[in-house]
Amino acid sequence: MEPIRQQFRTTGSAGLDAGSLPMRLYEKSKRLGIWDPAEIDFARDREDWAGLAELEQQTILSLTSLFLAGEESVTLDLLPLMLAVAREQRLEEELYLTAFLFEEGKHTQFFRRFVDEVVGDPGDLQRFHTPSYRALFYEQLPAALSALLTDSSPAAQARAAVTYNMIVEGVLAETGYHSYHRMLVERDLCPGLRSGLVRVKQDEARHIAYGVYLLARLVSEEPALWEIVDARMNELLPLALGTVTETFEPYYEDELEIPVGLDEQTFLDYATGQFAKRHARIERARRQTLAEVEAEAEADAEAEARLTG
Ligand code: MN3
Ligand code: FE
Repeated sequence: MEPIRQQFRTTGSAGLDAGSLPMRLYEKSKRLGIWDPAEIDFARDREDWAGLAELEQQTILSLTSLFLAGEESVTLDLLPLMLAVAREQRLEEELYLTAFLFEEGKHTQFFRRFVDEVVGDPGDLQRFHTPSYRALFYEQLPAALSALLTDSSPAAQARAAVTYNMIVEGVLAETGYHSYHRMLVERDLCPGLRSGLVRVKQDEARHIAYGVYLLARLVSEEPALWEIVDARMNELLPLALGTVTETFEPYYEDELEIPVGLDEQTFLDYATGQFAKRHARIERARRQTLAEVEAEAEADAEAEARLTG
């Protein structure tokens, strides 16, 4: 048999690039991404939950249902990207993606534990999944990622990363944290849920930093890819904003009082702002060399931590 592999990175003088963004994110994940969802104490959350009005419970459940399926989706759908990166022998990126997937799995467990430990049996939570949400998580995300199994071209990777990192993580998940924050922090509710959300957000800032790096790298290597990134971002933004709008619809239809701290326009503005910042960053990569993208990667990662922190 002819050898399939001609050489190994770690047996040569190059080794692992410790200064690269993926390796730095990997080091951070090994320090910060090791929290255990099973250790979160939900005792006070149970008391708080029992004291909430039915409508307030439904509002928190509705948001939680988006995170449950969202975290499950990103856990299930990430593997084809990892495979694409491994096929290109981008060892540092693959190492980081192992931590990335580990963290998404824990996020899935974390939100499900909140349901099991605090809510009890919530019934079928898919009832909260609106048409835009379904289009994103039941169709666009799994389609864009599983497409990499048969076509792992830079264009296909760019479409997958926009869907996964820019829209799902960068716009929707962040708007969701903002929403939990408004509902829980001001009234000092559910400290267990809140403490987990802080960790999830930190993990997520690294995921988005990787996505920004990957897209900036792809666009810098092949500037024409910007058109694909731009088109995909604009194709999916209405679904992200639609998810916000549709979540508010039942309140208007049934003339329900919108729970304290929630305001539709604030969320739409927040979502659009997060979108615009990433859009501008990746557009700039068109005119950057790979070395410039690498040089800016740490600053980008810090900006992500600030944006999401
Ligand atoms: Mn996550
Ligand atoms: Fe994530």
